Amino acid sequence: MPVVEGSDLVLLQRRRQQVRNICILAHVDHGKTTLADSLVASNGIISQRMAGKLRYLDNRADEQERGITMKSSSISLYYQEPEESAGNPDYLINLIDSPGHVDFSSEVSTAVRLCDGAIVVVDVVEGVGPQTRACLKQVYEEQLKPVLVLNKLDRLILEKQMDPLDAYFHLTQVLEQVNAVLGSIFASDILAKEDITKKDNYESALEEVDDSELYFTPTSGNVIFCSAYDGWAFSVRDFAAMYAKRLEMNRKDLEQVLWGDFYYNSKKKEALPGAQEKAKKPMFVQFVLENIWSLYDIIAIRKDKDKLPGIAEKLGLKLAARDLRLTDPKLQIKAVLGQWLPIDRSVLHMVVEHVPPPHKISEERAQRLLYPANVDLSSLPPETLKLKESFTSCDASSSNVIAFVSKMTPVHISHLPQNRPKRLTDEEVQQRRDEVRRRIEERKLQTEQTELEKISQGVEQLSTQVEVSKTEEEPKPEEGESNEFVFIAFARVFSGTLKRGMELFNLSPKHDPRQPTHRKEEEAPYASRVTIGDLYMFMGGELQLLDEVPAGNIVGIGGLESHIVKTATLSSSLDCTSFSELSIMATPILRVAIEPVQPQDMPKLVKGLKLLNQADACVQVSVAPTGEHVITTLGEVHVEKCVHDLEQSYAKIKVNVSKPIVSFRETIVPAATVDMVNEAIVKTAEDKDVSKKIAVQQTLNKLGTLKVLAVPLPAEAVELLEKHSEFFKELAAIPRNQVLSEKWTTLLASIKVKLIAALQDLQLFGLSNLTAEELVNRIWALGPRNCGTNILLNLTDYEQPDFWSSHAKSSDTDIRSKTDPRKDFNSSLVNGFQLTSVAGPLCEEPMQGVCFAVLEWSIQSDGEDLNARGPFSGQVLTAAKEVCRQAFQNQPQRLVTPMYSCNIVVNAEMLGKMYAVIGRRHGKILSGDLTQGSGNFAVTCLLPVIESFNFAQEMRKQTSGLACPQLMFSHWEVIDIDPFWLPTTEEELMHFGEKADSANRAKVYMDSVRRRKGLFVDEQVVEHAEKQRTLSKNK
Ligand SMILES: Nc1nc2c(ncn2[C@@H]2O[C@H](COP(=O)(O)OP(=O)(O)OP(=O)(O)O)[C@@H](O)[C@H]2O)c(=O)[nH]1
Ligand SMILES: [Mg+2]
Repeated sequence: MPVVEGSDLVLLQRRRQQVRNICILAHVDHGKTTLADSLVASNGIISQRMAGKLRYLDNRADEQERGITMKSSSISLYYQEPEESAGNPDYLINLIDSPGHVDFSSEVSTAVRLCDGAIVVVDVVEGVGPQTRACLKQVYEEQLKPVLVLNKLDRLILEKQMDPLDAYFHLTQVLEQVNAVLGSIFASDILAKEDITKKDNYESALEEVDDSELYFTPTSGNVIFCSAYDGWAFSVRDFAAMYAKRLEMNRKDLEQVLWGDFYYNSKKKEALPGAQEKAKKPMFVQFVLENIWSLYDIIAIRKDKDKLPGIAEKLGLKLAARDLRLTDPKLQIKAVLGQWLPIDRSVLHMVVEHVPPPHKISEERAQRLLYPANVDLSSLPPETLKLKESFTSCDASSSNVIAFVSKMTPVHISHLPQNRPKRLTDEEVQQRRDEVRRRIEERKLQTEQTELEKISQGVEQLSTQVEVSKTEEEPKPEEGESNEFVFIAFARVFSGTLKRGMELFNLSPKHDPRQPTHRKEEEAPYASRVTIGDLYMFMGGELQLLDEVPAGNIVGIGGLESHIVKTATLSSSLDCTSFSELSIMATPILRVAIEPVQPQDMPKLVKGLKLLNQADACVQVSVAPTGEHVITTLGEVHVEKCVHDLEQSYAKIKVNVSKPIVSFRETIVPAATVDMVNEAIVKTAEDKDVSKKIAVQQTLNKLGTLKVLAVPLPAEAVELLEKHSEFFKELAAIPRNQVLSEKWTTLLASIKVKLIAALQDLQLFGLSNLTAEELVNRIWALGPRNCGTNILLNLTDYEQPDFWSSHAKSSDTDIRSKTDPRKDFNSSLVNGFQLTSVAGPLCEEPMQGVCFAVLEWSIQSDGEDLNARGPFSGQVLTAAKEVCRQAFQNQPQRLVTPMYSCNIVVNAEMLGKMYAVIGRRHGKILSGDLTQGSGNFAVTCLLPVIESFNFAQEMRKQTSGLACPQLMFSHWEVIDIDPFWLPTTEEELMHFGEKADSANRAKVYMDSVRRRKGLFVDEQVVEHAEKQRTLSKNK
């Protein structure tokens, strides 16, 4: 196929009906980039033969070396429907390939936001992976239209040596797996949307909704069977078209029976159901799979080269003489099957048919993108609501220009089209030739002259000249370095036409058109004017310059690097809202400190980190209180990529990377009933006396008294608060007098109901006889930062501001408690609690799941005026902080560690070695099932994050590279060991020895954090003092 001219694509950009924006998503290594290669080859950008080997869109050197994709990259492709389809229209396909490795999952979010549809690729041998699930969830949440590609069918033939019937059953299973995931995502979404305060309608909710469009079925044309590496793919439709005539059936009818439990009765010439029951071959096996299997058998297994021309003739293919000379069976397969069942035709046809064009964006999606979830639509000004029209119609002529930037991509300046050498015309070539000839002549003359001069001037002078010229040139590379990369905004135009030189507003997330000042240009505090620089079309690693880009297209925008860090909303009008934030699938958890090897390189590092922060969608760059530069990443591979980028591109200096810094949390647990050797602890009356656990604290001037008991929260409550922590965070940021949207009010109400249920078994030791509902009403605050999993509970006679309705229009509790002198110090007390919960006593890490019940709070003002802004408020804060800390320490304290869930696919021989590695690192195996049909075990285990360093490397080493773990943050887990535990009972002493020889894991972790933070560590510097003394005496 000839190379498609860029100008043709530019023309197509204007016809929104003929534009499709899609991304390719899958679990790691399921073949996304290989599939993209085949599609790229269809445009003649790379050769068909190299497709699959080249991985064109993996254009970073380390992507090629490691064989995994690390960033999403986009390419615009041309596709023309085959002649038989009506009008044979042509299309512009903006395709984004995304990474599958969990460490780069935020790149997936940036891709998904800009697209209308997604190709979900599944490796048929490995089946659904954890990332497949995550992708499907994201596709569902962002309301993209997914299509499915079942890839690597060749592995079933050559590697697994299945026969067609087995393969058919295997394929149905994989398809069921994918659909089951979709079904569960759908069900949980419907149930979450339901108002759970109205009970007993779970069933009805699911019954009422229509889910017929949701699933993948080959008969509806949204599933493709493919071998991306061998360059072929087909849909049921393709085979129906091939066989309709021969089987004397209508093509449409044949499409419906070619997949599923149907068999062909050749006498009656009709398709009948019940193939399995009657032990007949399903039609899919008979007419589809057997054909492909026999081709593989002849070409790749029996290597019967002579039959090749015969086959080609039968299939109506024209094989070139070069193809017939091929010796590699894989290439022969590609030549024959690639021509018979071209991959680009099937895949792109499916895309064109199933993915909606940009102007068919659903109302719901437009609303979701345009208006934040927490805003009540009726409270928005009419101008803002009107924007939705130009948004959904995707109107290029609209005066409202709206674009969303999902990431900033670094591009080396030499790759910019302006800096690339242009192709020369014949005349110019001739001119250059003449010029070169002339220069050669000149040089000849010159050399003759200079030789004469050299002799006269002497060699000495010459050498000084050389030195001078050297020193003059030296600073240049330094200057060049800073501008070596430019950042191109990766964006999509949603409305209007984006033009070079246009001025638009860059709206920050805080921009709110409901505030009149935000809509006035002179006053708008959260909007700035930016000028659109050069516009580009992405062509893999290359860029093509554009003058303007109409709505509905993906575009690269230059000139914004100093205005945008990661994402942004660009709009011509201040009535526009800032787009909802990208939903990120994974939480950055792994932190490392970075320092330059040469201290004088620090400024370079700082500059490099700034660039890195802009270039990488999911890295967080910060400066720790200790002054260290810390980057927070998604995992080890991500750290390696960041360090590589820093060293090679952004800072160009050698850096030292610290050991990873892991966050912990601190909590309390109910008193233990057994000791460390599993013997029951006999409780004395004194142990049971709860009054010992209550902490009492007076303010410095003895006027205020606080009594607090800390109790552990039930696990369900912690889980609930953790799940909604983002919600509470956003809630806390909303000004108090603002009315919440209906969606948020319902959500808040449903959280309250769930929390009441979860707090039923909160153990308060008889100190309060309030019901769970009353307790929930008495919640004072959540901490830390108003969104954590710790609760400050008010059991005193003071009436705290209502936590649940603080955003209601009027807060009457405030009025009622106006006369209470304690009201003035409410915030001091709450802040004291916040300070304790953000840094616990074990190692100054945030607390988790602790309920601080305030039993008494009294202030004796003695007629004295205690000014709310005076020193007494500070004293209340300190007292509250201290009393909460003491109450925490009065209970058994525990460390909580983040856990990774780890998925490993490994074959039976390596299973033992893999278990050993996991065991050594205190991992817990959750499941280890044999994957059907593949002979591999899919093992899922939990691993403490702190034990995971070099885990992937060790695993690869131990299993000769056969097991490659995927680590993903799973949850927080309490380490059930007291960090202060020492053997006390006789049995314990016997078992563990006097010094508890086996290291206390919790203490080791705690001490490592304390040491890092420069806190006091209780450890003996000299362990065996006697021995040392004797040694020195002997001297
Ligand atoms: N046998 C076979 N191998 C394939 C096929 N498609 C891809 N592969 C191989 O699978 C491996 C991974 O392919 P990629 O295309 O890099 O996978 P990916 O999904 O892009 O991987 P990430 O981007 O790292 O998530 C490569 O070694 C490919 O050669 C196929 O159809 N058959
Ligand atoms: Mg890839």
